Amino acid sequence: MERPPVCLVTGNEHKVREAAMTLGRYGIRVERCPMRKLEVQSDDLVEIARTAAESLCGRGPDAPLLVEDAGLFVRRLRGFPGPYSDFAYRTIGVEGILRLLDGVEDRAAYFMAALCACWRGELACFSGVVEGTIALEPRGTGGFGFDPIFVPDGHTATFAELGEDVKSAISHRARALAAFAEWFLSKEL
Ligand code: ITT
Repeated sequence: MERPPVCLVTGNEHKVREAAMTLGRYGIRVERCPMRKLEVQSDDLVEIARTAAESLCGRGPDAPLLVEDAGLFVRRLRGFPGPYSDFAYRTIGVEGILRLLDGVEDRAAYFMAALCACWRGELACFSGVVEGTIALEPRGTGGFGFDPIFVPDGHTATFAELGEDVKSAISHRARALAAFAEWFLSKEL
């Protein structure tokens, strides 16, 4: 029996494309789920994703429902913007983060993704982290959000320069999705 496509609840088309590329490597198909997700305020990305997934469990199609919450954590800014990345992106933006790091040598940062899946009454959460540094200026046109200023460790190019093919293999989202794929594929149909 063929596995049903997983249903990603998000308003962000980039996330759907990245997830389709990552999960495609495991033979898992992805569709965007036209549902609204609950967005609670918390310092914990897993709690945010878990609460949203719980509230949708059993309401979607007979397929795994996925909710993902992600953020950029800048070490020198004590983890800011972290769970407030969406607000920070819409207000101060990429340029605002660069200004906060003006003259700062330690530019270490990481992206984290928390992914919660609900399927056949079971809820499971996975997370993924990618370490890197904040570039001195925005570079590249691919991706979304803070991709033009994030350089993953082991690379000199930003996520926006590396493009979706590379990002979908090494990113925080890719790591969380890989853990989900192992879980999903271990389940009998
Ligand atoms: P949802 O509908 O899935 O919530 P979103 O775009 O609001 O989509 P998040 O709340 O998970 O996504 O992420 C908050 C912000 O963090 C997002 O607006 C981006 O600015 C940033 N972000 C998250 N993941 C990112 C990534 O892979 N690359 C660059 N920026 C990212």
